[in-house]
Amino acid sequence: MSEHFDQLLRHSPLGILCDFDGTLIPFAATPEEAVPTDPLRELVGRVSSLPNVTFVIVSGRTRDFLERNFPGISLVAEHGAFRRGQGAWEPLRDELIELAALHGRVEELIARYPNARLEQKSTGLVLHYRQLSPSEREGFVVEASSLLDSFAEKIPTFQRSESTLAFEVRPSYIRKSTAVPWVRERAGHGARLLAIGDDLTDEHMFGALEVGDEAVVVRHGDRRRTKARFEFSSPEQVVTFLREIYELRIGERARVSTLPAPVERPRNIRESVSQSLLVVSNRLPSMRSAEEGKPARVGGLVSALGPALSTRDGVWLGWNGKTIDDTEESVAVLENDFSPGLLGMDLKERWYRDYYNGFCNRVLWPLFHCFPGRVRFARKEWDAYEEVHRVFADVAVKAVDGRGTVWVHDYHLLLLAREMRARGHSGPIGHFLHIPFPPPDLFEMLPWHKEILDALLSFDLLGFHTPGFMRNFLACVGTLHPARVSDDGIEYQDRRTRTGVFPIGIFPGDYQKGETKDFQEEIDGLLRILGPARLVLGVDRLDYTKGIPERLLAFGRLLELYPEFRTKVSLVQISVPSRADVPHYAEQRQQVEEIVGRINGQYGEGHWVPVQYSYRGYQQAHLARLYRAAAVGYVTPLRDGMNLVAKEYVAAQPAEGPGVLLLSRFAGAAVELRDALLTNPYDIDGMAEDLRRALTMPLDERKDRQRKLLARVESSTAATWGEAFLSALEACR
Ligand code: GDG
Repeated sequence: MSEHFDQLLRHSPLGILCDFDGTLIPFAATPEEAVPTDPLRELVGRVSSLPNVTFVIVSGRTRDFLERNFPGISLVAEHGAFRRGQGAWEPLRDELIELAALHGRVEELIARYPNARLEQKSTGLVLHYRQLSPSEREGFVVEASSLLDSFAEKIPTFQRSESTLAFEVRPSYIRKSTAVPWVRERAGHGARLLAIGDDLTDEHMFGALEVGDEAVVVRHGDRRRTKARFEFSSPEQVVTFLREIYELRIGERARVSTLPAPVERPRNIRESVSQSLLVVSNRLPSMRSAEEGKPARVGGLVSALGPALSTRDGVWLGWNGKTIDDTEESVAVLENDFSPGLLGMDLKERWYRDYYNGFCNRVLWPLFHCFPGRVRFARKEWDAYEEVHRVFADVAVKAVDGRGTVWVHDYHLLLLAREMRARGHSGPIGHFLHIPFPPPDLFEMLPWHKEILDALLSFDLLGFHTPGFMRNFLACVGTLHPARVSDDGIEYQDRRTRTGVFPIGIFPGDYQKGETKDFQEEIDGLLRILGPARLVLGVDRLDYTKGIPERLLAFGRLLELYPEFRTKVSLVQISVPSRADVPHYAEQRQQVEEIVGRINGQYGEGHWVPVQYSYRGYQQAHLARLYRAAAVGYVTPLRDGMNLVAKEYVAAQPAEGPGVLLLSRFAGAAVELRDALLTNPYDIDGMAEDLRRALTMPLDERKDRQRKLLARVESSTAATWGEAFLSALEACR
């Protein structure tokens, strides 16, 4: 550690970016009281005059304050809005001059409303009107809005926002991060930088550093997440450190003794550089642990990839599920200190709206599932889709060795290989699509189909659940793209992309465990309500691809056509809330609830409810118990990549009295699970007949089918899937 710092501190040229409040001096009760002491001023002057050192104070304070206290020193004021080398102040952008003009006009307005208050912030202003009487408020709001709106219209980089009884105007681009390239340029060719700061605004500065630079955080009180690798505990340490740097560089000292201690956790993304395996998915798996510090396996994908990630000390990159304001910067933070490392990114609100809900869930999801009527295109959503790929790629190339293996998941990240290649990644990159791939006549509807095919051909390996989806993809390339398709893969511009079928599996053991009391009770309660009625079970995310209305209608049809089933069977439909802020999902929920109400209203009797519907998630152990209790696993998607519920139902069946899997022929799972009772969810009458057949199937036939199904589920698991894909990917290079 000391070697490392020693080298950095001796490096020429060296740039030092240093915050002021909380970093060079302790906090005081008011900003006015926090002023530099004479010895500090003198030290700063000496460090600034060192040859080959560019020392800059990067502060949120005004130009005036900094200039008064640090004459002759290079300064960055107001969080990056203004900077000054040896000459005059330069605004980061010219519009800051306009802001000064706005300030004058706002003061005139305030003069007419003495109870309003103008708060001048570093680079914007806030107009408070809480103290105004209701009648005054009306006039003030009209005048202030028109003033601020005409300003924001003229200078679009400024935003007007409203909070409680206040208006605010501020530019969306001002960050301390803008100081970093400025200092690097001033310091000269080959400079390395050292940035020291203590608060959130300094994190922006840390985030803009490059490999070879270093950040030191000054911590006050509570530990919080930081991008810095090193820390001091007080401004006094920073001052001593600067003094020692000065002495080191003028040759009065052999070593610096106040080296900052490394921050233990969470680690900086750079610490994970040189990992040999990177997994990227839109959403990071949640791995909350009951026991602090111990990893918990949650979700099939984590379990499937866990072993490969652990043996290679791999990292998983994805969205952490949080959104941030559009003006904030999205940074990647290593969220845990166990294996696999989870590198989490925030999504800006705009990305969540245009990329995630927009292009991913309102374009790719319905189109790839062959629901063209639900697709609607918007150029800005495609732009956001591309932008998020660039952001992911910037982080991804830092998180994995340049020749390391990268496994990308699903339709959210179809362009990632293109972006990583553009950033120099040369190791194998594979993609697995968890949803269907559409045939050419549907795929061609995408205005950006050519770009997407191009980008997919930057991967070395493309994996699909079924031969049919792979054939669709190859047909798209064959008809819509100039690449050459042969038995050996797809050749395009000196690159070869291979394709393969890798049907995903489950961990069957997870559904075969003995039952424990804590979950038995809740499910027993549910089963008690059903009474002697036999259970038909549906479990899905509430999604229009899952065929839930069709399933309900066929159940209603069964009760209508075959009254002998009334009071003898109940359908339990578990619908896990999903993408509720996409309109089609809200409509689907309404439709499902209407049908449930209709069937229950029409056929329900005193002690018998035909459909038990729940709109919530259950624990995996609860599901396993329900699967075991169900006479029919009713899995009827209109289209599905695989459908793991089908496999889980099979795994959970008791050998002596297994139930029947009634499975849509349009689920990817139907390719492997030929011994299920296959059904067509578009044909409601036919599905009602199939349901009747399932409910009346003789035990021998059920056992026979179950034996064959279980053999499939147990031979092709989540673990074999993960291994097969990774070894095929690594064989590509
Ligand atoms: C995509 C593709 C493909 C459901 N309810 C609860 C719960 N679940 C679990 C199930 C199952 C998983 O969620 C759902 O997986 P599916 O495969 O059925 O569907 P998608 O979510 O659409 O997944 C699909 C899959 O990716 C993998 O490649 O098979 O085709 O669309 O594991 O058990 N889990 C818990 N509580 C619930 O209430 N804990």
